[in-house]
Amino acid sequence: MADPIVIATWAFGETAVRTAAPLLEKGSPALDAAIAGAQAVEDDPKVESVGYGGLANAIGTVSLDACVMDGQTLGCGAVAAVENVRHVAALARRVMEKTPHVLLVGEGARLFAVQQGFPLETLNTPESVAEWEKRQKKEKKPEAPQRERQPPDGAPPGSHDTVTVLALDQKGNLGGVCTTSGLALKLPGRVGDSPLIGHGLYVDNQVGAAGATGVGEEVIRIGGSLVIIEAMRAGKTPQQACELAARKVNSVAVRRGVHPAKVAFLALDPKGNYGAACTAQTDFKFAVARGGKVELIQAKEFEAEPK
Ligand code: SD4
Repeated sequence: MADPIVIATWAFGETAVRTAAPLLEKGSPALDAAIAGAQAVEDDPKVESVGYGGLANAIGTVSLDACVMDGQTLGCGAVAAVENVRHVAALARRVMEKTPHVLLVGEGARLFAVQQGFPLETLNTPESVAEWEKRQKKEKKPEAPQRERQPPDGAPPGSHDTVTVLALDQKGNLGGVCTTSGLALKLPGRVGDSPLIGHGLYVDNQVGAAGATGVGEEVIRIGGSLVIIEAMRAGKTPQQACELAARKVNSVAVRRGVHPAKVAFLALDPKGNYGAACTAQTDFKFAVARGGKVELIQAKEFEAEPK
C-alpha cells in the first residue's frame, strides 16, 4: 500500500488538495480524487482563472480548457475552448471514458457535454465582467507583429491561473487533472497547453505525473510535461526534471527574445517524491497534502543563463 499524496498548483491549489486528500485517505482512486479537487476550484468564483467566474477572452467570453490522465491505463481525455460548461475536468473524463477520442473542442465539446447531461450556464460573474472591463482598458495596442510578441501573462500578481492536480492513491496509481480558463484576453479559439496531453499534463504509473502552468505557448513549445516525464524515466528526480524543463523554457525564450517567459512545473513520482520549479518572476507556490498535513510551498525560480 502506498502513502497517498496530492499536490496542486498555486495558493488556490490548497482548495484542491484539501478536497482530494480525504478521498485518497478513504481509498478513492487517484483520478477520482484529483478531479474532485479540481472541481472544488472550478466551482469557486473567487478563483478568477478556473471554471465558473474564469478570466474572459478578448470578446468577453469565458472559454475553458481541461484534460485528465490515468497513470495506470494511460487513458486520457480533454476538452478545449468550451463555453458554458463549468465542470470541464469531469467533461474531459467523459471524453476519455465514453468516446474513442482524446480531445474535443469548441461547439463539439459543448454538444457532447449536453449529450452527457452537463448543464449549460453562463460562466461570467459580475466580478469577472468587471475584471474583464478593467483589463481591456489596460491592454495596450501591440506594436510588434503578433508572431514577435509573447502572449500576455494573464494573471495579475497574487491571482493565478490553471489548477493542475497530481495524486497518488493507496494502490500506488497516479492520476492527474489540468483545468483553466486560460490566459485572460486570449483570442477566441486560442488553446493553451492545459488541455494538451504531454504539454499541460502527463501521467504514467511507471514513471510519475507532471503538470504545467503559466504561459501555455511557452509550455507547448518545449512539450513541457512530457519532457519532465521522459527526464524522470531516464533517472532524474521530480525536482531535477522540473528544473530541467524550467531551464529549457528559459533558454528557448532567450533564443526567441521573449525572456522572461513565466512558466511553472510540478511533478510527482510513484513513491510520493515531488518537485517543482519555475522561471524568473513567476512567484510560483504549490499545495501539498500528505498524512493529514497541508503545506503551501514556494518553488525555486530559475533565471535564464547568460547567452
Ligand atoms: C494557458 N497555461 O492557457 C494556461 C494558463 C496558465 O498561468 O496556467 N497561466 O496558457
